[in-house]
Amino acid sequence: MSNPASPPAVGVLDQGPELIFPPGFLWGAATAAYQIEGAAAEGGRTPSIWDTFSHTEGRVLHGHTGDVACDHYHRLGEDVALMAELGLKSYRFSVSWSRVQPGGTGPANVAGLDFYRRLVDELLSHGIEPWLTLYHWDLPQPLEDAGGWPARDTAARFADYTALVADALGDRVRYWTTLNEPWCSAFLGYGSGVHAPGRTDGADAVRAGHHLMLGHGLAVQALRAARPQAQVGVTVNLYPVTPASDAPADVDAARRIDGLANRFFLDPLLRGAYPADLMADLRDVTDFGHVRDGDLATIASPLDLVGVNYYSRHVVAAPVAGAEPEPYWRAPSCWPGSEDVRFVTRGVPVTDMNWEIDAPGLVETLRRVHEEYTDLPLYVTENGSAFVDEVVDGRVDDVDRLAYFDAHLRAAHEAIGAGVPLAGYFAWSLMDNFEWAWGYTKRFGMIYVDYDSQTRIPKSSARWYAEVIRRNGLAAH
Ligand code: IFM
Repeated sequence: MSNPASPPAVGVLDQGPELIFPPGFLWGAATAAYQIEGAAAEGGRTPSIWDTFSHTEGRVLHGHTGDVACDHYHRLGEDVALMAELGLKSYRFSVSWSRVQPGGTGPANVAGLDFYRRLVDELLSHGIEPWLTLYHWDLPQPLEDAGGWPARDTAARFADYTALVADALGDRVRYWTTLNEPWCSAFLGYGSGVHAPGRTDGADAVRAGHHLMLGHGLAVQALRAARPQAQVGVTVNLYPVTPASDAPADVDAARRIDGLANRFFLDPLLRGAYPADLMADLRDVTDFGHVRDGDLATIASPLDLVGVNYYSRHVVAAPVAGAEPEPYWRAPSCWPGSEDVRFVTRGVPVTDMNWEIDAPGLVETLRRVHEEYTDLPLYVTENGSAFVDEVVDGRVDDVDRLAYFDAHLRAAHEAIGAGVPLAGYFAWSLMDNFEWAWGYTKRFGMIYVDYDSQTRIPKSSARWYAEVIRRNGLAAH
């Protein structure tokens, strides 16, 4: 484990025949509570919006739910032992709000907190730095019933919950991120409705985005008050947005989508203001009357680090009449005020999610955050790919996933060479898991999970990643 007194050195490269990362670079893997834990009704846990959503017919492919998932709740020891075998320096997990504060208000549930205490202690005893995410999409259902993230009060409830987790775990957890990918919570959850809670209202999505960020700011303040030594940040999912041509209408389409995908969050969090052009684009959706005096200062509370999740690029063009709407996060309802922008498919290789593979986009994204927004240390808190895996003679040779990681780590190294203070990288994901609306049909893990037997099989990518960690780098091509 890295010495708590000295954060990893950032931005320094040892150039040579190998691509060596800075000393202390934090190599990790990530998961999220609802995607792996299971034990949905054990130890006092009550339903979150994802329990309700996945149990609602037609919401998740094949009716899959997170009831059992990877059964990590009961297999914590085995799973941490696998992490140790890989040589992980850090493990990024999320806390289930409904497990530690059932219903989302009131006192802590000791049994729920004990699970995370055991997890953290197990990690520490293996020399693995715990990295705790407070919110990875699983709002307690009663808070949704009271209005969900479009309701301002949810932000205050999030701060209360944060204080309770900080009190219980802050003595042994150094790295904290408040939210994971607030874009998804707001725009997939309340805009297109393909994620829980499945609501479809553009104005609610915008309000949800604001209250998520307000909750983040209040949570940062709660963490600072309880644990002054904590390293605190937030994780945003970012995309380079490229116009399909240099025609002014395509360039403007890119500006609009960049506003909704990236600047909607980056600007308030790191500059304390919404971009004027974004507010103008949204004028028919909302008057931003939900933003109160002082909110933006709270949202921009100083941070210690920024987490970036990177998967792919958006290429967009001006609308054409009668164009086919695109599925999933390209669905027009994810983009209030810009519903008529077209997402363009370039014909480059894609993953099993149909997401275009674009490693240079990671360099662009990290450079942008650093050059336009902040000098803070950056961490890639998620990066990875789904591919169809086959078990042959007890092995999974996931060459495509391995190549994806390899290309993106080279990109990460290039970004450091360009001056980005990148201090760590977390592969998504440690193991195959519940991929939200896709259920168990998409596999992102470095460790294969047989959901019938709960057998774990480290894939080729896991063995390769272990070697990268051991060398703190990759062979030059
Ligand atoms: O599985 C998700 C994760 O929960 C959040 N980031 C993207 C991953 C792949 O879709």
